[in-house]
Amino acid sequence: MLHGPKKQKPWKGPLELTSTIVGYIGVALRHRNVRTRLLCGKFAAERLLVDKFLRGTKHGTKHVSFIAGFQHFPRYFDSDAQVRLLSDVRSAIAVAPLYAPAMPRTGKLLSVRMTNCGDLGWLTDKTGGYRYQQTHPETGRAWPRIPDALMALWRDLAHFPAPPEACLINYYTGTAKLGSHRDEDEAEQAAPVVSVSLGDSAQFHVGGLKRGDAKARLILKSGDVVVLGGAARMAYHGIDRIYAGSSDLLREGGLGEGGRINLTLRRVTKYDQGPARH
Ligand code: MD3
Ligand code: FE
Repeated sequence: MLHGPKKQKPWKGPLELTSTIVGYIGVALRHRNVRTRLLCGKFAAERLLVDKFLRGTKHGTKHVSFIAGFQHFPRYFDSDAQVRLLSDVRSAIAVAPLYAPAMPRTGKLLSVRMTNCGDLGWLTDKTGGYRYQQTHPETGRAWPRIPDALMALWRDLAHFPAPPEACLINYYTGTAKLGSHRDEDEAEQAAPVVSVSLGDSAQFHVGGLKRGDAKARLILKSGDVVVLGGAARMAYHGIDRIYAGSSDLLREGGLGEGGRINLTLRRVTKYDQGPARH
């Protein structure tokens, strides 16, 4: 259901998007004198329209909230920053090669390839299941450091008093996707997950706390950052599809297959803030 642009109205400041019900993102847009109400998440055309409004927006002026605690910062990283970050990621992959993670018990391979940087890395294999560990499953070496630009990102957006311990690197090519799941292997659930997208665009979904809850969808583009805190921290989410060839960043950045990289910063162990003061 679309209620198109109404009469000219005075500029009321930057775009504001407000959260509503999971699955039907009630979006109140104030943009260039046009106030538009959109319902999105149900119809492709509406999603595209929302996406059109979000494209080219500047960090700091506009953000989206889905369920409480979900924030989207379109193009937080500009083109130069994306190239620098990709170079950091390539250096990390050179030390800690991408590997093919497998489902616990069945051993079925995920279509996404993974590696990590940070003190701890998330992994999954047939025998050990989902877990964090200090070393790469194939090389046995410690993970490389989290790049400074990502530590700075965490300080800027996480609003959490301790640094991230893990940065999971997901690499999607071709038809790779990530089924709906919750991130629940971290003892510290008060800290948000901070995610960066690089390369090809992806259709992302986020639902509610139960698997069957309705899902809202958004296109994530290169340079976008998503912060998942509060209620959103435990929401089901996943990647439905990659738009292969929608970005040249990875091909030009030396990952010949192109595709999409996602970086997720997480706090894993509980941060003890010490005894309460009186
Ligand atoms: C919403 N990665 O690694 S990042 C993952 O694009 C993962 O590779 C996806 O889900 C990717 O676990 C999505 C955005 C994201 C990360 C964590 C979330 C969204 C989230 C946690 C709760 C809700
Ligand atoms: Fe996840």
